[in-house]
Formats: sequence, structure tokens, C-alpha cells
Amino acid sequence: MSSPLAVVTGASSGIGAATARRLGAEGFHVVCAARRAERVEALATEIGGTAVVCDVTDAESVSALAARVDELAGEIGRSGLDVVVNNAGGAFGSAPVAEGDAEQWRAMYDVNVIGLMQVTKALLPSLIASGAGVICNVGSTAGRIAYEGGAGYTAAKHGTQVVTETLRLELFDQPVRVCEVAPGMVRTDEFALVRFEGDQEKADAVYAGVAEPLVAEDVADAIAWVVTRPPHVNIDELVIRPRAQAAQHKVHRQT
Ligand code: 8X3
Repeated sequence: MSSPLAVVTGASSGIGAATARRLGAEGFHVVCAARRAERVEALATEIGGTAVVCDVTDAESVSALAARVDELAGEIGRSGLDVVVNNAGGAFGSAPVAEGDAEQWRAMYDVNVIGLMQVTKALLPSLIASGAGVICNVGSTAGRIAYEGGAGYTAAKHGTQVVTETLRLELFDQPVRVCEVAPGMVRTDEFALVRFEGDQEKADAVYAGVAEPLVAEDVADAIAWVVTRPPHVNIDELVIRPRAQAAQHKVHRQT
């Protein structure tokens, strides 16, 4: 039997790269999609997958991804795409609403919401054709609550959550599951650094004193579990946090 086929967006680093590796280890042929060619090419070589350079915010780039997925499904003898992990996303800036930067807010909405919609829309025919597709959106605890300085990101991640919920309703009679994994504090190389525009000190402060924040592999483990349940089992939402983070503001820090 041929390997099931999965697409992971934002696969060049962090949760996306860890998820691509994990799904590869679980026997999937993984399409590693991201903007940074060198990174996705190295990853695809490492896990025996396929690299596709893709910017999820660009409709043409997403169409090219879908075309490559169709081609690949044919090449490896699958009727369609089994899994898409909509992981591409991010936080840009940390200003309070009163000092909000419209460009940063637009960019966050663009990648966390519109990008997810574009990829889902483009890959949906193939997911349906597989007879048992899974869409797993990477949300966030930021899509469940509010926190100071986070509004541009929390608004976008609430968008991720609501789009996921809407899609599940719209696809209720289709052979496609719609799931969300919503992580809390995950220490990756880039997330906080990008949010704080390269300020390593601010980025490090997020995790200060937390003995064991989640790492990308913990979230990849949750995603792998969600997408490998039997086809009649839909995990609507899975919220995952480190033990030290009882709630967004309730973090056990050792000094
Ligand atoms: C990342 C989690 O706590 O930075 O999505 O909002 S948090």
C-alpha cells in the first residue's frame, strides 16, 4: 500500500518542521511547504518527502502547491490528500491596542486566517477525493483568551478558531475531519523572536524561569495523534500547555 499523503505548511521551522518529521516517521509522505526554499528542501531530503516553496498568503503560490499535491498523489498512487496541517502563522509585534501597527495586524490576519483559508480551499477537492481527509489547524490558547499587548495576534488566532469551527459545520456531510490543536507556551527558535522583532532578551523573558515549556515535538506529538485517529473520530479541539502554565497569566516561574 502506498504511503498516506500529508501537507504541512510553515514547515521550515518550529512546530511545522517537527510535525513534518513526526508524520514522516509515522509513514506519511510529507509535502513540506514554506517560503524558505533551502530549509524545506533540506527537511524533505531528510524525511524522504517533497519540498514545495509556498507563501500561504499568495493565492498563486497556493494554487501551485495544490497542483503539485495532485501530481504527487497520482505519482504515489493515492486517490487524494489524506492530511493537511495548517501550521503557517505567527505573531508580529506586541504593542497595546492604543499603539497598534495596522501593517502588523494585517500581516497577522493574512497569515493566520486568510492563508489558512486559501490553503484549505485549494486542497479541499483532494482531501474529499481521498475519502477520509483530515484538516488540522494549528490554533493557539491566544485564540481562547485575551492578554495585554496581544490583541493583533489574539484577534487573528480567534479567527483561526472560528474559521475551523465554521468549516466543520460546512463540511458536516463530507468525508473530511476538521480539527484544531491549540498550544499554549511552546519554546521554539523563532516564534517569540519574530514577535519581538529580533529582541532576544524580550523573547527569552517569555520563558524565564519556566523549567519545562512545551517544545515543538510535544505539539507535533499531539498533531500526529489527532490526524491518526480512525476516520469516524473527529478531535474538534485539543488545548495543550506545559504543566507550569495553568492559564495564560498563571505561569509557575522558578527564580
Ligand atoms: C502562542 C501562545 O501564549 O504566545 O500561540 O499566545 S501565546
